[in-house]
Amino acid sequence: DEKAILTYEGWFSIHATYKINFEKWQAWDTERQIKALAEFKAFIAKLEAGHQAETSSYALYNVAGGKGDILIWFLQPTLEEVTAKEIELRKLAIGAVLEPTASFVSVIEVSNYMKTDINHPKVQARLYPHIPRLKYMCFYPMSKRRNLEDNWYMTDRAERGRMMRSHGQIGKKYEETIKEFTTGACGLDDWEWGITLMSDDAVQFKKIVNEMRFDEVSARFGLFGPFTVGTLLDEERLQALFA
Ligand code: 76R
Repeated sequence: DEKAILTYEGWFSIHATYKINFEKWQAWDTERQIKALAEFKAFIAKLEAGHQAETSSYALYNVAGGKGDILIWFLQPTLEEVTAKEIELRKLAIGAVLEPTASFVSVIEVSNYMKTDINHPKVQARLYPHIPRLKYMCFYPMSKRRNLEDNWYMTDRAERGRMMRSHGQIGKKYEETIKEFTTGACGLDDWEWGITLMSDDAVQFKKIVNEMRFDEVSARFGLFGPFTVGTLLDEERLQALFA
């Protein structure tokens, strides 16, 4: 048996976080603000058109706390397209007040631990997701430990399979409350995976992350980067954010 687990890749992904420079924004005259906001909304409408056509997807959230103000999750078929979308945003008039605070480049990943049927509609929906418009989003990068005692990459495949099964069983308990997306970032960014969670109840993020910390694979091997959490930015909230 191959040691590395087979993975299937879907759309390319960038999680991009920006702080709004409100000092700059508030110094703009009303006309300039209105034009910039309208252009930004047109950009979002274009992302929305791709999302509706199911040829790409995206999500737009208002970040809680000091890590940023806006988080845009771009999903596009190729690395060049996802790169171009992010640059297009920064070239807009509104880009002059958006200060990038974090970004994470990855690709949607479905692994074969559970003997995935690549043609199953559910697997296709994971690879090319139609991101739901749930009220809250939580994003964090993670890796798996590599040291002499606990090294995920030197652990038997069967052993890894056993741990992933247990992991999946915990995940299943949250089926009704949380939508989870795994993106792989080996060779693409500074962590091995990105975890994106969405829910209408932000407390569920705390519940699932806490419960998984007690499960063997996260307890022994999980290494976690910074967490970003936010609220869905619909048109009304977007207007209020820049008011
Ligand atoms: O059942 C299946 O088909 C999928 C089983 C499954 C896999 C293979 C699964 C289910 N995950 C898998 C892989 Mn997951 N997941 C995380 C985190 O905070 C933490 O402790 C970990 C972050 C969460 C919250 C989460 C949620 N998962 C992975 C991998 C790749 C592992 C590898 O290849 O080595 C990572 C890094 C990872 C991390 N996972 C689920 C969930 C949830 C909610 C489920 C159930 C989803 C469902 O069945 O629909």
